[in-house]
Amino acid sequence: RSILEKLTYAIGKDAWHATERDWFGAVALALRDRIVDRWMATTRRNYETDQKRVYYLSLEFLIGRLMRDALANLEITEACETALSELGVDPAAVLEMEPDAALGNGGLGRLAACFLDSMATGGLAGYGYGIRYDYGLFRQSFEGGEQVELPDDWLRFGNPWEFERPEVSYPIDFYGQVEHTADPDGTRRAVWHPGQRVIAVAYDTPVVGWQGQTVNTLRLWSARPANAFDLEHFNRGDYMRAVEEQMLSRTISRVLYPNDQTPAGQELRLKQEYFFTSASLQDLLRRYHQHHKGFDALPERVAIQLNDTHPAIAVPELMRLLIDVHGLGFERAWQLTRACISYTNHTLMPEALERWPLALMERLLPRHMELIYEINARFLNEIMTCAEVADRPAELSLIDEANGRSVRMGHLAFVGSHRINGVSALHTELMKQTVFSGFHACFPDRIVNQTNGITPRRWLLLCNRPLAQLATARIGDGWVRDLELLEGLAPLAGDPGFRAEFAEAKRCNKRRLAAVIAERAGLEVDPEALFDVHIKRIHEYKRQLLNVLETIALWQAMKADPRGGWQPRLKIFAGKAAPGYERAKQIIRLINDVARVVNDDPETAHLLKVVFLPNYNVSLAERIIPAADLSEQVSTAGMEASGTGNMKLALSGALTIGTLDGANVEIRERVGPENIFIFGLTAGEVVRRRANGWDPADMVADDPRLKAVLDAVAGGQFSSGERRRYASLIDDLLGRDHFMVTADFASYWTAQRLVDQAYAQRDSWLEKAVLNTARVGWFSSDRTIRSYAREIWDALPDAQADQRLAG
Ligand code: D6G
Repeated sequence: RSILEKLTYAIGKDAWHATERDWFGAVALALRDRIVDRWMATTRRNYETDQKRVYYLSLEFLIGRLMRDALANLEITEACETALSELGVDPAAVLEMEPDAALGNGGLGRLAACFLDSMATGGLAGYGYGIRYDYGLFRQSFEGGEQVELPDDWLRFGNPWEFERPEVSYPIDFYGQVEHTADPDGTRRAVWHPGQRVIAVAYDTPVVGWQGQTVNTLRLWSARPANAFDLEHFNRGDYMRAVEEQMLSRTISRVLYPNDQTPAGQELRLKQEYFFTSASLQDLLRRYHQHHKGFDALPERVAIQLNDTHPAIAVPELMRLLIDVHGLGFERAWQLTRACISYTNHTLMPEALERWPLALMERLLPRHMELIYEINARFLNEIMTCAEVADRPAELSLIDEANGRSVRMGHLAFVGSHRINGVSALHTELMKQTVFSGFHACFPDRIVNQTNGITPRRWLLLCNRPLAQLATARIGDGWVRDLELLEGLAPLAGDPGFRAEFAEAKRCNKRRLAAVIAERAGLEVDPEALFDVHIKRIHEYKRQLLNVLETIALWQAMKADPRGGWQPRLKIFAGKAAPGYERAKQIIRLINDVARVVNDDPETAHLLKVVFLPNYNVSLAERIIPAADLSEQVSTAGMEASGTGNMKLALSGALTIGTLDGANVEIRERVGPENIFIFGLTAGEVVRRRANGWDPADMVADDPRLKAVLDAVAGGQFSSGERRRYASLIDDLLGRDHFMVTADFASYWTAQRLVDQAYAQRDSWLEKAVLNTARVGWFSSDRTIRSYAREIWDALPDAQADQRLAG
């Protein structure tokens, strides 16, 4: 009834005229009504109990679709499906109408989305703060195998989940000058006279925790002009000038930067960072002051987590707000800032560590630059007493004096935080040894590890229904809230009846994916083949190149010996390349080129197929992951901070082929070395090899298999005879090969053949698959969030949630 009511009175259609999109809108609004009461109850509770609030500042929230989430968390999925069916509407088609909210690039943004889910589920007063981009991550399609980028107009049909809050708005200033004055009593004051002002307006999306007890808020900021338009110019007939300022202001929240790992280096990006950080800090101070006078309780009531350095400007901005706006002294403001803020580092790659040219900072944020100088002066003074670094303060300085002077945002975030965390055990160790070694020597207690996690709701309950139902039938549904209970499936790995059911669940998922592949790529695939899955951003360090080179080698070997007893395989790739990242785009093209040739070969058609599914996003991941047999996690050791796709795939019973990198190391510890395929150089070996100098050309010369592969690519076998297409790629492999593709090729090949052998032994493969599912429960983001709450935020869930947990 409520769906019909929404259809009629909110959408303005009747059941005869309604399209599937109208039905989607009606269901979403009916659902939203069921969320709102709980949402307001949570907000009231937060004010009543005054429990510590956790603010997760992130430039990215890759939340994907929300309808299935909301249905499942409120436990009304079946009721809703039945209702729709009775109305003659296909529930699956309705779900497909929801656009993916792609407000993120990859792992970092998806982690933020999983954390929102786990904070709400765990009863934390957790808020996400970010930007409401008009356009999310670009849509990817292929033309002649090459990536083409199209704008992602995700708001075109409106967004039923969000509530605009025009009354919640804050001024955000840029440019201008700072004037220094003194009060009659001698107190010095800094007054910033900005050159531009825009307005940040809030949009709130409720975040429903499991079973709906806590509904938190994701607050995203949209940029508006301070003045609607310039009437004077308009009256003079200069219509362009009349709206110029408005257009420029709105640009700030127009589009998500499609960069992965490399800073955009553009003024607009820095503006975006400051825009959402400042609005969020102003908003959380406003909320704090609704309970409190003064600032003494701030660290007990407020925790601010910086998701990477994108919001690192929070350090001087909080200082500015406390000193210039609220009149605190520098020392006091500094204590408070450090006590509230903590920072998550996501990468060690020097080119990905943000640094902003000093000239740009000084021009755009003059007051912040003054504060950064002051923070730096005091900090450098402080470390004079630290023997380990006293003779090399320049290394730790917030200002990089080389390369035209810039502000090191990682250093700024470190200095302004009481805790700094890495995202896997290995990554955290490497952080201590590399980027932050000097800091770690001086402040040995500051760096802690928080291994990433994934939400069990989306990544098992929702996306893999067959397996979720099987698990629940055997061990009950407690795993949804406590994923480590899956351990209860481990004893069943030896039970042939259970293994058969597990195999049937996988088969069902594979058939579903085969249908998607047929529809989107026009390729018929055999669901019985081994589904070998490589899905993530395209990057040299993630080494899709290694995989496609092995694919070619396998194809050549199959052709040379068609009766060699080969294990039929389907190689599945998906992922986007940053539009400006030429080499990554070349790798996409190569995979598509190889797919075209291999898939056309009648000799091997029954043995090997290759598919690159376009426009990888959260929804496509939800289709691919449950169907995977093999999970490719093959980054150059030391370069992938954690990975979370590795966790999702293992949870769905895929075995990992991977290097000892990121969270692969911990996955191996949990699933056992006999249930994972590890190959390649270790992080230490990679460093030593680079230091000692090595010649990739020698590696290739000594490996006839790899040589034949590179010869085929260089000779134009996959590029219709065009030799130039991959010449630079091959030259790079033979010359520098920074990512150690040639160095790891032989051991990767060997590991892949072990995979073939293992897969052929069905029972033992299934046993391994079951054990993967059973043993990766620790990688739940519920565990990660509990650990952040304990070790970094000092935040407890609300009392009710405590009781629920005890119950
Ligand atoms: C969210 C939830 C809503 C609440 C509003 C303001 O939209 O119930 O009224 O936030 O909450 P505060 O920002 O004042 O905490």
